[in-house]
Amino acid sequence: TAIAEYPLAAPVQRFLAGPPKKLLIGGEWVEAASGRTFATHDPATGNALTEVAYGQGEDVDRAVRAARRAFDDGPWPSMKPNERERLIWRVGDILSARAEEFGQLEALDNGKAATIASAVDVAWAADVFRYYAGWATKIEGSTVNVSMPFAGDARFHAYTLREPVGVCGLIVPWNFPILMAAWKLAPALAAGNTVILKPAEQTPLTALLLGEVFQEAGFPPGVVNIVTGFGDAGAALSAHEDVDKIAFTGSTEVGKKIVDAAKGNLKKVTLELGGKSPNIVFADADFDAAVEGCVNAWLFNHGQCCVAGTRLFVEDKIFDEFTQAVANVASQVKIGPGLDPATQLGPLVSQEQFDKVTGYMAAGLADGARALTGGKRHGDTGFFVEPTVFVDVKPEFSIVQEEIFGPVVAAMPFDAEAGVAAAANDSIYGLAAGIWTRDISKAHRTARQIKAGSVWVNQYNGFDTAMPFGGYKQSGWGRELGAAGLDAYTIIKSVNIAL
Ligand code: TXE
Repeated sequence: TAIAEYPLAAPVQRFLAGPPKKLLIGGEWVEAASGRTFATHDPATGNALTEVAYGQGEDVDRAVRAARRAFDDGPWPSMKPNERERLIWRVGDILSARAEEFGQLEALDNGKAATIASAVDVAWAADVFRYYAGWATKIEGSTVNVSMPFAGDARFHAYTLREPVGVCGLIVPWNFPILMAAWKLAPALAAGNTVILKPAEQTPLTALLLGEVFQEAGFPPGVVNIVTGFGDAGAALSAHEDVDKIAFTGSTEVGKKIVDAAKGNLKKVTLELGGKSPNIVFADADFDAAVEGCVNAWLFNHGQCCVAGTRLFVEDKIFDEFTQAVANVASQVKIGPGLDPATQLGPLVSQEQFDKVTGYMAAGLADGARALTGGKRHGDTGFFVEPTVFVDVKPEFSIVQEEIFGPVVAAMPFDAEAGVAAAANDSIYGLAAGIWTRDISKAHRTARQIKAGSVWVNQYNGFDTAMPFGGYKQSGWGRELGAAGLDAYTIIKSVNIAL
């Protein structure tokens, strides 16, 4: 197995060897009310890694009550901002110090390369905690000059307060388990909210290890609660009358269910959902840089990225040469288990995801698309698939319209700047887009025409903790990261005092 072949850090061995993992509720590690557990698997081998508590409605309810107490009566929202800052900063520091261990655990549970998990996922999560730690002391309202005509000569002192929303349910997916948790936990906590984190059932382990970090950092009980489980636990959290906000990252289908479930108490909802992002290469682009960037755009994290640049629009003059170059680079990528330091492309996360991606590969071929490289599974064990570049595709093909969430790209030629934005916008999604050109005016013109929350020019995955991120259209509601990401965890109160 991967575990036998590659050396694991001692804390990871200890973590995996221990008894079934428990839920973190009100500062205590507790079993699920039902006593049930479920196994989490290594997608490189299909072997079980360890057992985890099977949290359900009753456990969600316990966690919400603990978070409510910590919010209403506990010290968290009333704590001095600089003390909250210090605690959240400490989480970032502990994560940085334990990046290798967290990276290995993430690699085992998700399948991604351990080196990338440590250097990208965990390092960035630590950065997110430190970034929002800094915001805890910078949350401000404003004073407002009020002058309604019916108030006559009366004078007022009016101001706004930015307050925490309350108890927040944070539901995260399996593609970037610890990072998506950090994107939500850090701003929620900086603003003074208390939280219940519901990790994805495929990848609960790093969230549980992070629970230990919150305890080590000195967080008061009930501020951070963690309930591992399946969709029913997420549904219970979304419908709970005493939860004030849900922040969700995942499929558009489940995002819509959350909106329905949230109607009962009209809790606030932010959603970061699917994508089918266009990547537009003009003939005047730096060819080699664009090839490398475009491969990274759809191969990073094995294509299991909401922003994956999976619709590749290439100007017709360079289409054949460019797509062939992309296929050549992709076909040489080293495929293997995440713990192998040489691995560039690991397995997909689960049997379900493997079936979905190979199903789309077959559908593309059946529709008449041609694979310049790839098109099927890799090897015969684990959830590995070949990087796949499709040409001869039509806009209506499912491989062009639907989110595949695997290393599959559909390439299409275009003949002029004039029509390419419309083709790129022909999607129910609008999360991200790439533009490759040496013409700065063309880059700005095209960036304005694209309906997507993030546009990256002459790079892809151009994220930054300070840059707001989120979707147009069915890619979501609201923004994460940056100051906008903090605002999503605060609520404004207007106070008006007659003098
Ligand atoms: O996601 P789900 P799945 C897309 C991608 C992928 C597809 C399915 O295309 O192939 O979604 O993946 C919890 N109420 N993305 O099924 O189901 C669930 O337990 C509340 C894009 O894994 O959306 C998990 O914690 N919560 C995406 C989380 O929702 C519910 C990342 C996400 O699971 C729930 C992942 C319910 N009714 C998948 N049902 C992105 N935007 O990055 C499930 N959950």
